[in-house]
Amino acid sequence: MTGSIMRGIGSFYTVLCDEDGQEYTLRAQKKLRHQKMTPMVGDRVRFSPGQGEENGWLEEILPRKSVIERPSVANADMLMLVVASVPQPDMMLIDKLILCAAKGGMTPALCVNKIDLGGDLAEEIRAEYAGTQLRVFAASALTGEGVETLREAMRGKVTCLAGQSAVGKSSLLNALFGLELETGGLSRKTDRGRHTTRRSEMMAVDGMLVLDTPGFSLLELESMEPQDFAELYPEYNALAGACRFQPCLHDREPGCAVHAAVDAGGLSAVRWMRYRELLAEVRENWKGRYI
Ligand SMILES: Nc1nc2c(ncn2[C@@H]2O[C@H](COP(=O)(O)OP(=O)(O)OP(=O)(O)O)[C@@H](O)[C@H]2O)c(=O)[nH]1
Ligand SMILES: [Mg+2]
Ligand SMILES: [Zn+2]
Repeated sequence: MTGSIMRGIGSFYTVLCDEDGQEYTLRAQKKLRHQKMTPMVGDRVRFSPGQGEENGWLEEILPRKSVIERPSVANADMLMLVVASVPQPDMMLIDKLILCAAKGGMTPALCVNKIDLGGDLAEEIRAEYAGTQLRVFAASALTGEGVETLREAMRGKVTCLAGQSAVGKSSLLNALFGLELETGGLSRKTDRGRHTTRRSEMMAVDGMLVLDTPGFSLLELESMEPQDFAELYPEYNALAGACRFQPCLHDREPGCAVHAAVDAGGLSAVRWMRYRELLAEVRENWKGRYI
């Protein structure tokens, strides 16, 4: 039978079966471990259900349409990055996640949550990412504002919510689909730290699939060639042909069209600053890649 991995705990995986719509608890066959194939939430799999009390076996992981390591998720169409309107989000983390989404075959999108707390972060972010096709939503899980628009954007797709802890990923999913996922609150008696969602989980809701993931704040870019990195910025690609040097990394090269556009105010200066900081990291890692 075939199905999708909805969640995993230790070496057990819960799979939603395509044929009968039931959930099965499975263990991964040894051969998968030998192939170094670690099942991921969102994976499409072939499996055999267990007899009676026995658990079934996960036999094969079908080819992945998309994949991202952090959060660890396969086959999402859209990676919805959630930030809160206050406090100021870590936009470097957002840029890294956008890069990982693009590399992994997911369409990045961004949602500013908690707009009931004020600020106009969504407008700021739209301006920063002009020319990138990043869709920017604004919502409040608390008041329900913007939730309908967000739900429409998710329809027919597999959407994974990702971002820092406490920005309201689980709260948004609750507001969007009437779920009862655990959310962080000050009223909790035991303090288990800032992280409420502990594991990635996929849910079938309203005819679509959505994934909730644990928050995190540190992310390292995978090693890549500096030129490949530069080409992950669509708004820079659009200008690259006009740079004096070919190819150009849009750092400090003379006659760089990206630099000129930033100076003229046509491209965001803060995004370019983050780009150059990341480029320095990518160059450093690339130099050290044989060590
Ligand atoms: N004012 C306001 N508070 C919100 C909103 N959405 C969520 N919150 C609050 O923000 C806190 C964190 O919400 P969660 O949904 O648990 O955040 P999360 O992103 O899932 O966090 P992790 O699971 O730790 O990654 C909770 O106290 C929510 O009640 C919102 O739109 N407005
Ligand atoms: Mg959560
Ligand atoms: Zn350039």
